[in-house]
Amino acid sequence: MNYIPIFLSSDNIYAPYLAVCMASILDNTKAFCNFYILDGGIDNKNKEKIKNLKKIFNNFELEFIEINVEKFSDFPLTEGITHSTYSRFLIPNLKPELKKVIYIDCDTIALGDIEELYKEDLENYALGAIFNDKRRSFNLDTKEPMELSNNYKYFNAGVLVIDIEKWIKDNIIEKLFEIERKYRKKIPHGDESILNKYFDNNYKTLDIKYNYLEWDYSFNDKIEKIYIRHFITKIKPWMLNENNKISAYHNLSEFWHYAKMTDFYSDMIKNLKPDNIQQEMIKKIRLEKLLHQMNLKEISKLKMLKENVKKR
Ligand SMILES: [Mn+2]
Repeated sequence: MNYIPIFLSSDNIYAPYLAVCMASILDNTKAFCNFYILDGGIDNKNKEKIKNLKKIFNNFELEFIEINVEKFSDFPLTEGITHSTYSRFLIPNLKPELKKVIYIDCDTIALGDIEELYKEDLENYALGAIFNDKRRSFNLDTKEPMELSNNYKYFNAGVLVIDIEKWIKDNIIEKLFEIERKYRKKIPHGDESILNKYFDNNYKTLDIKYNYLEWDYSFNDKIEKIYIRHFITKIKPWMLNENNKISAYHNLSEFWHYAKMTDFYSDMIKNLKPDNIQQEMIKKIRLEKLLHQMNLKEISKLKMLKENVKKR
């Protein structure tokens, strides 16, 4: 039996989606998962509901690790980033005895075997993360303020493979804190910007199938299988009815399939907003997607211009 250590991070509000994410991981692997939950205030009732996944799955153990977020009280907050977002920085100190671990955001679902990701060879790098050249627009606001190198490869921080031994040996936690202090006023995307600064083109790049973002569906990549789907848009699948026909959003039932396996399902249904509000949300996603695509076109135009200048 193979054991896979997986860190997740959640506050009380995200507890239902944490459970959905866990169910999806467990349903797609034969390995035994050791979940470590970076606990930003999950109440006992919700902890019980999470533990009740044991009624369906017998291939996991879980431990809640309380995180004192005061360490991060000076760290910058932007939209969607709370102080507990930074708790992933502490993982190597929390479980130094583990050699290699996975960190995964709660706004994801696994559609493939997590063991494949865990088995990826980091080739002596301290970090494995997912790089997609097509996502360049995500980082345009990061390169300058964070003084990234010209060879930088921006990664999304939602799925990480961490070599604990190397993080400790290289004193990486302290260095992340140093970066935060140095760039405090200029950090555009919280933890992700700080990680991208430290690991600037110095990490093992992993395939996009391990962190497939909502935008990626519009590129029509020839991808044989998605292993982890990441709901990065502001509007999340749990805000929308399973039966909503939304061209701007890829198959919602992939999320609801796993939601039904959890004790949170009936509450999630109860918490859905009325249909007219959902329609407004769908408009927002369409707009977000459109803006993203326009952004990408602008970037390719800029690239072409630059190349033309060089030729002259
Ligand atoms: Mn996320």
